[in-house]
Amino acid sequence: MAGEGLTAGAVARRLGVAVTTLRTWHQRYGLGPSEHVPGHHRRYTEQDLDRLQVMRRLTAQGVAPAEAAAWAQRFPAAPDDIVEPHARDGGGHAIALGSVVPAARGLARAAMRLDAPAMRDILEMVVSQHGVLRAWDEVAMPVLIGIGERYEATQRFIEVEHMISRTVTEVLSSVGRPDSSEPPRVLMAAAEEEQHTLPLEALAAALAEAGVPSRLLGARVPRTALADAIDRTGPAVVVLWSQTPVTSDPAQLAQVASAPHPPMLTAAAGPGWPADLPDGVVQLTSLADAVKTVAAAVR
Ligand code: B12
Repeated sequence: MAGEGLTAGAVARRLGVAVTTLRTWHQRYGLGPSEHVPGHHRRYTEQDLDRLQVMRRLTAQGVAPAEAAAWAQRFPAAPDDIVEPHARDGGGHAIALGSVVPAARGLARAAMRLDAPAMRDILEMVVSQHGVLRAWDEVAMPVLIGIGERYEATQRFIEVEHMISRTVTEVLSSVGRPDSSEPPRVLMAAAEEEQHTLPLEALAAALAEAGVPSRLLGARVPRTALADAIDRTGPAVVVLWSQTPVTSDPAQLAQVASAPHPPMLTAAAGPGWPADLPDGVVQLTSLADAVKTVAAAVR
């Protein structure tokens, strides 16, 4: 990296701030250049730049500089595509993330530390700045998938999976629900014996952001209970989630689609469902697709 670092002028141009502002951030908050090339001024590394980008973004949004600097110090981007929260443990405690945004790296690190407040801070910040869709697609989802892969490879880190699941649930359920006098016309449930619910929680929160209220029954909904709920609430849309083939019985979907008063839209969501679905059932493939399709069906 020696010799490749950026000058203060170059960093100021990239960030769109004055060089004097950079100096102030350095002197007051310690966000200075860390690379030292003998005989030259100190240079900014890519990591310094990541920290400064966090600082610039937060201050532009009105966060007090001292608080923004604390954030920037705490959640800079990692230098490579592996998150190593416990280097002392001799490695192995890592979530491979590929190319992701810095908040996802911060979330993965916090998850491995079982640091729920930090996980919540990160997720809340991304939700409030960018909305549920991006918070899910760019931050929560890659980390969840990474943790799943880690579990598969090691049969470990179930505690991490539980802790992050709980935190994601808390943040998604704190997203404001639409103030509606109309009863929700969207009903969501996990398939029989299906314990995975986070994607439906993300859908409920993203729909809420779009002004669409919904009911989420939760995990492992027996088909009789789902039929009763449909009977009692007469939803226009029913979304059934299956994460794995083990929990995906297309007959459960067929039963919904052929109820005495069937919903206008019966949707199969999740990677568990087979490609060949019962007549009249629509497959949803992503959170964005689901928000668009469901919102269009109830409007
Ligand atoms: C969190 C988690 C749990 C939590 C769930 C908590 C909760 N409240 O939901 C708990 C601890 C309960 C759990 C339990 C189990 N889990 Co689990 N779990 C996960 C984990 C890490 C994330 C689940 C999730 O939210 N996925 C959703 C997103 C993040 O991932 P995705 O589905 O791959 O996303 C794709 C699509 O679904 C789509 N998409 C993403 N979001 C959305 C949203 C909408 C609305 C739509 C339409 C599409 C969509 O886009 C993505 C790219 O195509 C996954 C890892 C993974 N890859 O999913 C394992 C994973 C699903 N679990 C797994 C396993 C094995 C289990 C258990 C059997 C473990 C056990 N031995 O008991 C049990 C399942 C019991 C059951 N019957 O359901 C395996 C499944 C392997 C398989 N294919 O069969 C996985 C893949 C981990 C792994 N790699 O081994 N799990």
